Amino acid sequence: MTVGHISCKCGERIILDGKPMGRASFIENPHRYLRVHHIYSRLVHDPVQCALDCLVMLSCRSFNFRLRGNFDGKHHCELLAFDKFNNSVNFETSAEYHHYNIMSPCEHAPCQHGSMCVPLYETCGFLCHCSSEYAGKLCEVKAPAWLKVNAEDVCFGARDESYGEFTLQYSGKIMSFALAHLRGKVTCHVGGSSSFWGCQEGPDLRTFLTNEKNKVIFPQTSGIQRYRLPGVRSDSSRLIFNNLSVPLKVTRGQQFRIWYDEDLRNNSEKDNGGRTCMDIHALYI
Ligand SMILES: [Ca+2]
Ligand SMILES: [Ca+2]
Repeated sequence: MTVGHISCKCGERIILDGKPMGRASFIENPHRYLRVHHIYSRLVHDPVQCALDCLVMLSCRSFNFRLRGNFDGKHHCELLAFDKFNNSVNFETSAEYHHYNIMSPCEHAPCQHGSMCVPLYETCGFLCHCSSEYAGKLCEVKAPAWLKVNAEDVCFGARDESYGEFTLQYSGKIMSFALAHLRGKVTCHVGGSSSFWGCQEGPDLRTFLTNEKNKVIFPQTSGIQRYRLPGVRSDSSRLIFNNLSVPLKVTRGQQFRIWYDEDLRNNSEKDNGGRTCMDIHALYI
């Protein structure tokens, strides 16, 4: 059943002149009832009328429609602020009701290993809430697991605030990051030698991972200065940070930065040069 101005694959709401206007496809769940507190109930002639009421109420996600009408032919309609995806235990069989929910990708149960699917009605998307044992967009990977987190190559320079930036695609808990070199080199002194993660080739590393406020997350050191990691050199193809002592809780969409130490400190950066590009992998637990 599609109601509203234009049909589309998913639920969608737009605001016009301060008023919510809706358009959505609803899925009928015959003889099912979602037993949650209703935000509004009224008597209607048919499910379409109930769906239109749901669309203009921003918090409405679904509704229950009673099959048997009253003496005047009107049916009981309950508008709900929840959906069957986030309340599956309360989604009951019923002889009296049909349940209707706004269509979403969650209808096809994309989340694996029993994880909960959360519809993102505004963008026609979804999120999977993984248990602690699984990770990944669909909770398809047994944790701990290294997952590539950047959608595009991440590149940083060595001067003039030319940090690299990436956005996490998965929520969860992260113990470590690994930077996998793709191309390019940086140097702390143009005219001298250069490397992937430091200045000249050697054990000293100068690449830092920070949050979007430039607070250093990796490595776990007391300051922003060159550092060393066992088994890693400035010309190693992979820079793997040591595991955190306490896992970092992250959410999808959270941003991080990769910095060259002198650029981050604004110290001796004018004679720096070059650019390093990489993929970013995160160890999810
Ligand atoms: Ca320098
Ligand atoms: Ca700088």
